[in-house]
Amino acid sequence: MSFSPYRPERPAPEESLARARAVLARLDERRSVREFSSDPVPRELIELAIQAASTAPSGAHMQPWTFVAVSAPELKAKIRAAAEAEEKESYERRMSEEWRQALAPLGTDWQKPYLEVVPWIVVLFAQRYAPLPEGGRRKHYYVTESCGIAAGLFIAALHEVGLATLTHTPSPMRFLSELLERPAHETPLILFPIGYPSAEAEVPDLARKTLEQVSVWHE
Ligand code: IYR
Repeated sequence: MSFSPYRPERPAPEESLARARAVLARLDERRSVREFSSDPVPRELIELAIQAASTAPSGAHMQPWTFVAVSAPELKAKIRAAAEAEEKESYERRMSEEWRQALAPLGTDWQKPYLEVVPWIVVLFAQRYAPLPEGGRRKHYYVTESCGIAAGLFIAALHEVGLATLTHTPSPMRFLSELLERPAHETPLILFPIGYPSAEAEVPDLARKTLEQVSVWHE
């Protein structure tokens, strides 16, 4: 591996603070959305968000992710039907009472109409290893952590261009491997419905934890 100089810009202190506040303000506006508009979203916006996500650091730089982007209506309908079948079973039988109560304030249920409304569904698959052409496999490291970071960048990149999404994890997710014909070394991690929020979209009045609640300092 060759190395090259890395000299990122270092803004002046005032400028750094202003930018830090601006980044927080932008990210703080983001909300998970369940009511989407069917307005089309150009493929290039999705491509660019995937590329932004793919800048994430990863274990041994293996970049162990595959983003599967779906706009084909028949496939979205199949994904909705399969997700709802699993979710119905979960909500009616698999979830514990404690879990159901934790979700109650969000008002979610097994029905996922947004899976057919959105112009795009992107499913993030984690590559547990890479199959080698000559047979055998190359190990991947910190796969879940790496994909989690990529997912965070993806969500931030979508938000930056006014697109909304939801980290949807229908469980179990195996049906996505089948419908999207993914190989055995890839496991579905998160499904992102993506589009503009509908004109009537509402989100629950949630509060975020404060800095004091989420941080501990040793100075
Ligand atoms: N996957 C289900 C249930 C669900 C679980 C959690 I944890 C949430 O934060 C929200 C929903 C669903 O999508 O409805």
